[in-house]
Amino acid sequence: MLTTNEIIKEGHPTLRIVAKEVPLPPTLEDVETLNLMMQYLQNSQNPDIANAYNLRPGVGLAAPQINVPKRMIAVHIADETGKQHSYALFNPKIVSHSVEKSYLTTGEGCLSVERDVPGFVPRYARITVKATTVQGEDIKLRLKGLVAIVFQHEIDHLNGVMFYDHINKQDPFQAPENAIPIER
Ligand code: K2U
Ligand code: NI
Repeated sequence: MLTTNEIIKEGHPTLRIVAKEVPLPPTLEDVETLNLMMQYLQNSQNPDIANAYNLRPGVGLAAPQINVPKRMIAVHIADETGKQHSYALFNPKIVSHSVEKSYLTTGEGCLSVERDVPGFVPRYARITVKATTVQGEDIKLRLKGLVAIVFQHEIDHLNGVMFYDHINKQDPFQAPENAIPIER
């Protein structure tokens, strides 16, 4: 199983490169890696397991964060309506997005960042994502709210982008104009 120790921290060069597309059908190794990423998220959200292995809770994880520069992400989160979103995906791509923006009112954190970086992170309010699931099916997801924010945070990791790259340096808590505030 993956633990928080296997997650690389800011300053590691792999967090700042563009990850490579995963050739499909995926190798057994790529499937195993993606399943381990999903297992980390599920374990990290189980208090008993998280405490036993000192796991930092996460709702998303991108392969570059475990030093695998490949375009793979896992997202495991219950959204504001209580709907469980659980996706282990190869080659996710935002194929369209709203003009309207949103932002998490608590600001964002990152499993690869061991410090608070205060400020609002402007995101697209709605996105359409195409990807291939770990089971090999091509899917198209229309996402909004918190889960859309998590997907954008993870896909940023595939492009070497950290959440704080988006924060307004002059006024970190300047709410993006006409943006929808998302409570966590
Ligand atoms: O990619 C990561 O570092 C995982 C982040 C994902 C994240 C997405 C959107 C906004 C903030 C963070 C971790 O999940 S950070 C911990 C966390 C846990 C629950 C809710 C939000 C953040
Ligand atoms: Ni992150």
